[in-house]
Amino acid sequence: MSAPAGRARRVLAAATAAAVTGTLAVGMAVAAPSSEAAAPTLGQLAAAKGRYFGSATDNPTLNNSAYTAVLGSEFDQITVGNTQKWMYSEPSRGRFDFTQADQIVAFAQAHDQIVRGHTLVWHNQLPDWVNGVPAGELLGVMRNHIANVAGHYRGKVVHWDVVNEAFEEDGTRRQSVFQQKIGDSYIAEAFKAARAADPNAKLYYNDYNVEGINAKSDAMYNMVKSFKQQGIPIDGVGLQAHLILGQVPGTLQQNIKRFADLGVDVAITELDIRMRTPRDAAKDAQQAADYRTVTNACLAVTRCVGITVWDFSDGYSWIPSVFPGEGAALIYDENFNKKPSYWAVYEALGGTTTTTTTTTGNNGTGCTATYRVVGQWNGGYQGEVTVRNTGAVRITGWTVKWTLAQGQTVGSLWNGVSTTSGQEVTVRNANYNGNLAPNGTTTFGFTGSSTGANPVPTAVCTTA
Ligand code: G2I
Repeated sequence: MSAPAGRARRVLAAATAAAVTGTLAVGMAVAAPSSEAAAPTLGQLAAAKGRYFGSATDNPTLNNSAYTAVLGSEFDQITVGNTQKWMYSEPSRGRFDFTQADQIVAFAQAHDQIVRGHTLVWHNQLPDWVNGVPAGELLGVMRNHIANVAGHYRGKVVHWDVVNEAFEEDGTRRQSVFQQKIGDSYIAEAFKAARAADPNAKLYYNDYNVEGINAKSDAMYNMVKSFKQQGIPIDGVGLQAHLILGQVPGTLQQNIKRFADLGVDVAITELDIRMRTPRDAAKDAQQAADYRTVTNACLAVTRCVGITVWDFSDGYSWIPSVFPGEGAALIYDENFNKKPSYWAVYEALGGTTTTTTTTTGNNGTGCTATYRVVGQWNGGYQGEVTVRNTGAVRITGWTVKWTLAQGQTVGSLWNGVSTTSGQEVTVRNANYNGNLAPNGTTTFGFTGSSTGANPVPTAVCTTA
């Protein structure tokens, strides 16, 4: 896989991730730790697994501070969503304009994020002048475009999507202007030109509907295989993964593996999972399961180097404008609240939203407290704690304590009676849920405020 930038940061991130992972078992009267590690970001969690987790972005959103606060902190990789395409980068023949794409690359560099370049050759978002180039000149025009664009970003992008979407669903070549005027060889020529322009960038072929094993991914497979045999410089394939709720291809992991076995890296490059809007709890749960499946499939294959969501917030997705009545495809909602799909990725990447502590009393009674963060949004969160009687006899009351180490507060709380002293929160049973048979459980919940980091605390349960 490609050498990641910012190695020191990643090692640090791994330590942070490890610090919040794991189930705790403590004896009675063990105090909760006085400070908790900050909750890791998706980028940090991915880095701890030797991967990246990124987002595409576009220039207009860089002016929205609520948006950039998330973009700049949560991800360790950025894809230039639009402005490296021909209509922006070479608006008229031979005149190159990197103003907008440079802004995105500068943002990424300022936030220690690696950049995927997107895309050097595509049939879409081409300025009109390209269609008028005589057939005999288009190969030279394409080479010149790649030399200038990849040359401009030489050393600044880790991957290039060199050629994008060159196949039809049946595996035949798409009849793009490049295909028609240059012929089958245009893809290999594009890769050779990209290698010459930036020898250190990993060069990707990128497409959609190639996540599972099918006619289109077979065509991609055969092309990669023949490129490897001929020595055409290709380093990876991008599976865009514009998916539909409940329809993650069952052959996703097997497909990733077969490309890895050809000797190329694989990246999930444009992940989103769309649903009929509006969202509801059942759809959110299915979407979370789907995001988890995709993340796990990537983690299962060493050469799957990272995952990029095609922007991160439902308010900034391409889906509603192209698929009317569909949307809500991403991991944050329109207001930058984390969705269940976020937490599914977080957990799949090794983050934990739960700790369980067990205490045993001298008289053989005991209980566990399982603390779970069930929702987080800017400035707040919802938690719940499940108390279980782990002793052999009925208990008539319980107390759960934890420490709020990062300035969080507990506000409204139900199914329990809370008192707070400084950072210490104590919750006793309500008058109706203290009595638990052996192995019986009860759950209380609460909402609270948090100013950023909201790590899962060690909640300690004692019996009355
Ligand atoms: O279509 C989804 C993606 C499929 N794979 C390749 C990606 O490059 C592609 O990205 C999308 C962008 O996210 C959209 O933002 O490509 C679209 C064009 O095919 C982009 O849409 C265009 C709109 O069509 C324009 O009206 C708009 O001015 O985005 C432009 C800039 O916002």
